[in-house]
Amino acid sequence: MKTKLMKFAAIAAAGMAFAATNGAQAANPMFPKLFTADPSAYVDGGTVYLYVGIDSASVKDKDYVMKEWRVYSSCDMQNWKDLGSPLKPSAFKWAIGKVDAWAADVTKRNGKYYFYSTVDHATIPGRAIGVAVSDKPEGPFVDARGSALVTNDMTLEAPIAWDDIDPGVFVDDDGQAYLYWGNTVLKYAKLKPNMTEFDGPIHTVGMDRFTEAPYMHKHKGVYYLSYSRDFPETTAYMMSNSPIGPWKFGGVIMEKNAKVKTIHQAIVEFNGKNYIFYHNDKLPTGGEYRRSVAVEEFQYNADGTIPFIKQTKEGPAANPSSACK
Ligand code: FUB
Repeated sequence: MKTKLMKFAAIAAAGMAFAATNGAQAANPMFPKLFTADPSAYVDGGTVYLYVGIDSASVKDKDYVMKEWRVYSSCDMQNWKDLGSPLKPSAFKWAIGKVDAWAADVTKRNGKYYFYSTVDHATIPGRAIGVAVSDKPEGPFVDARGSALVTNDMTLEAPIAWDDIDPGVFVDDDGQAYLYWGNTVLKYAKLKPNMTEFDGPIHTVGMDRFTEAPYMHKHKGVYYLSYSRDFPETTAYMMSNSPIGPWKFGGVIMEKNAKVKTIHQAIVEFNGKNYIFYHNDKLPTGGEYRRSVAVEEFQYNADGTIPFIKQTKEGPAANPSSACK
């Protein structure tokens, strides 16, 4: 009996160690042993991939300390497998040594995965956007251009060095890809099929109270551009019949956090259900630079609008995907 119990305890301990090192069970925040921020999600063949930045700031730090991105996968929205670091910020050799894994976004095109993010440029002052490519969603991603796709001197509308952040990439059903990004001023441009060059000019979208984190998704033929609004941020969205507008304000869908001013969302459909990822401050000692990624399920209203979504401790119910790899 004793041996059986000991065996059971050993198996349980091994299971817990696996969960601690390799991923997490759903319930919010999703990753209780790490501070994570700026979620971006991509659904590929029945598997959902979640990309986050790791917040490594101490409780005393007064700025972001973000040394790496991390990618997780799930077959059911409940169990998350840690697939490691998709690339280091230092993969962009044209960026300066200050490594900071700010918000990224990933998509797939012609069998390859493209990872867009922002880092500080070495010679053109300000934030710049780079693109890396991989054969697998978990990486390793390598710099796809050897140079920045966007530099601060290409966008002069906002007099700040960090207006070229938070890329959100979207490939429409007709194959045309778009990149949206910005802080204080929302910008977008068409991407060439190679995903590494713009096809035409950079456009700005004049809108009030845009802060950052533009994220495009499409549902039943309607385009939804969600974003962080005001500061402290709420999550809001606009709707359109086209990926480039004109836009109609849809409303605020998530209330601001208590101890962190940012919220950064990503919205995906996975296995027939709809989800929003975001970050909050709900881990012990959490706050401005110690954030935690969470996820909620939601349902569209009958008219296609998105309802107000409450942050919960429970997170979504299990949604096992039979198409999962
Ligand atoms: O994580 C650094 C920055 O904070 C992101 O780029 C913004 O979206 C905000 O969450």
